[in-house]
Amino acid sequence: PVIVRREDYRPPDWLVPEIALDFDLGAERTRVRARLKVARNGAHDRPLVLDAEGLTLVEVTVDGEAAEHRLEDERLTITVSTAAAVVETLVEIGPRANTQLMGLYESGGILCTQCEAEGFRRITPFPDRPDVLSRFTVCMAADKAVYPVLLSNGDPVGAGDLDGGRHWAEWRDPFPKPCYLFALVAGDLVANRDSFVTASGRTVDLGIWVREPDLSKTAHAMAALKASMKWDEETYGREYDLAVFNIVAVSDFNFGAMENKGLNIFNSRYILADAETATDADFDAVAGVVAHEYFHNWSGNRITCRDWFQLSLKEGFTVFRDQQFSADMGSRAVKRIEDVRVLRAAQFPEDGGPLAHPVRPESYIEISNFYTATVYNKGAELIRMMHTILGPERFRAGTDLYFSRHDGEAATCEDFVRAMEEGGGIDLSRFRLWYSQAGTPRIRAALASDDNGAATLTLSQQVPATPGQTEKQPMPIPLKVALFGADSGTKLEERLVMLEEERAEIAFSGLLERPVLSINRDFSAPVVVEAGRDLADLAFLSAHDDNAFARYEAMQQLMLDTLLRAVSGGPADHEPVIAAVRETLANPALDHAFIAEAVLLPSESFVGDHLAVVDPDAIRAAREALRVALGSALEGQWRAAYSATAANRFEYSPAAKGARRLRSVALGYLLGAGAEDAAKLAMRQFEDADNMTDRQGALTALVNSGAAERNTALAGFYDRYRRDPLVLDKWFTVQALSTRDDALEAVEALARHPDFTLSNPNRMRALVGAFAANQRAFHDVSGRGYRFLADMILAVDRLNPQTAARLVPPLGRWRRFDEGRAALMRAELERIVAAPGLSKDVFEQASKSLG
Ligand code: B3K
Ligand code: ZN
Repeated sequence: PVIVRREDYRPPDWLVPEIALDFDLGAERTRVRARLKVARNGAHDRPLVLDAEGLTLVEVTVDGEAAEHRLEDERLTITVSTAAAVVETLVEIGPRANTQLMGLYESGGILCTQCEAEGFRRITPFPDRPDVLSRFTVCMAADKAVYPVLLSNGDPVGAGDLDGGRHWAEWRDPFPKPCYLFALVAGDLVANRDSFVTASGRTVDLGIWVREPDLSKTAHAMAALKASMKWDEETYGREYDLAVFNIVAVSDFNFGAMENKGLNIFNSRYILADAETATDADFDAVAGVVAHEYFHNWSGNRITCRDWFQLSLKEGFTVFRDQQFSADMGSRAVKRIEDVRVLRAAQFPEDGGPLAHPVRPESYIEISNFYTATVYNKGAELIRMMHTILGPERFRAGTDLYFSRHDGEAATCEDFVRAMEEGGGIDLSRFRLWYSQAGTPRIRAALASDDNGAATLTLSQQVPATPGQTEKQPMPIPLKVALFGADSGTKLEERLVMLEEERAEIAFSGLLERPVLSINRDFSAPVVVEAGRDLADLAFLSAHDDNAFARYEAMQQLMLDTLLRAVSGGPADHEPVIAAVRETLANPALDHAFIAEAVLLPSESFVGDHLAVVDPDAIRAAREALRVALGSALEGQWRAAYSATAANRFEYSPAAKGARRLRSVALGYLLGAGAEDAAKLAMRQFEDADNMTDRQGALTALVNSGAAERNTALAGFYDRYRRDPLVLDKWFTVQALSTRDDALEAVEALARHPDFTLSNPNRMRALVGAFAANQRAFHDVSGRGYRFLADMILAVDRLNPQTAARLVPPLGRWRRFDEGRAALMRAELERIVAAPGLSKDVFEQASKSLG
């Protein structure tokens, strides 16, 4: 397979300032006529080379004349002798047969497109690279009864009827854009319509298009869209730039959503939400993704990426923007806790494994494999660190400069950092290492104090070797640090420490009490900190730290240290954790949402990440023992928390969400402790719930238990929601994540369930993706879990390589496990790599995972 390298970037040979597309739409067969105005870029005599994948070529002309051309290796080479020309191509494609969901495809009777990263070449021959920007005009004709709604980017400029029950529509996008932002939708859709008046007084027509029965589930997405538009004006000075903004929801989608200019296309799970079918987490995700895609209009569309190695330029920045937005709309502390949890669960393992790559990668075989937690979430942490280092005002000066300087361009990560330096008046030379060096830095911190009020904080850092990068330089690391008085519990000192070198000593003086160290507050840097604090100091911080994140972190560390001791065979002393949780539950100053996060045990995989060799069974046993101990020791408090958070009627507000979250957590502990009436409580909650958060919370608790109510609840849930695919996904996931001994067999059986299908990415992830995250069942010593996953990967690869490739990384973690499991995981990876007809997507992930 061909390896694409960042250092090989060359500007395009030909530019395409304008393209006019003409679609004759049909599900079986669509004809696409494209008229490209091409212009030679610089002095050279190379031919025009267009990307073309899976197209049936009918005709090629240059300035109206039949032209010499060759279609070979997914490239259409055309001889053009002039400096500029009009090139016309006519191709045929088959949307219904397109199971990859890249290019033009059919989902539930709707024709829709997905072009990022390299899907446009599956629609028409084109220089499919993000640094070729064109003005698009799109004309579509289709059967009016089947496809009454015809949408594309920009503004509608005409529509009308045709003979034979057909009709047409034309759209024009005034903003030059790369072809990955092209979109088209044809379908039987209805819209939730609204409008937004921009800061400068222009009215924008908003539409969220769905199938008719889903219309009642679009209100939340619409509210989020309007809030995002306002927020981006206020926070970044960014105004929307077209008269129309449309969103379409489809059921079959490889990713979360796509920011096509003026026509976002969404996975329906990130649009549809109502109390009956969506959990609070779903509501939050809808708002977060709607905001994310909307924010791309500036960070991604007005300023796009020069090449795909620069992906984090738009994704890291846009994730940071959507995180800020969600923090502003809800609880800042809880949002930060959630974001860090995602980073640690998805990005840290990636950074420490065979697929580790820098935020700005150096090479790829298939770019789709680089839409990763590193590019997205670690990329967002890089922006956040710049925000921390510069402070909000200078950060804003930097983004203002970035937006004005590069508007209309295809830019690089380097352009962004330079704008931050110049706008913010700061030198970020060494900060650039964060873009080029992979691996999660490890920090050691030790605080030594004397009796005269002096203390020294000794910091050292080490960046681990990663594939292709053995030698690392020390990174500049912003650490928010504070010292608390051990007697009074008050804050003695607070500062932002920049660790620039491998080692540093920070001096403190005038401390009137023994200081306790609080470090990496707010998770100011995406690093692992080993501060060697004892359980007593951690318990102290969990009660006294005034930084909510640090307080949560202290509790997590306390729980983690306790679990690690138990896993390594030490005596299980649960008392310090119990005491700290007791105090947290009783603290009237804390809100429900925060308490719920703080009292949750670290996940099994997070515990495993701290072990030299992961032992899933020992981790499960230790965690279960601590859960039972907490449940029984604090039964009275769990009961009190459970009843205090009962609500009368569903409401989507931060307070109501926090109450529901704590209620679920409390129920989990009560069930874990084996409280006699716990299963009845859960069943009552399951039946009486007026919202999905409570219902799913009860179902999850029951599914993990041995209670007789378990099967009743599962069957009841299935009967009630079998016709709602998004809710049925939850039914699959809850069982795939079951902590019971029979989880593996249950999952194998579910893969044969009539409602399971390989062709829908959401359903695949709901069952197979969730199962691969089930630490105990997936890592069953027999290797059956590994075999199941490998079978699924191979089966889905024939239909949809992107979805298949995303399931490979769990097998790539073999190095972290005992020899027996490691050998079994490797064997499955080898079986995958050897399979005939493998996609390059899966080949890249599986072969690198073996490496
Ligand atoms: N930009 C899209 C990415 C889709 C690419 C899929 N290979 C989603 C997003 O980050 O907004
Ligand atoms: Zn994005």
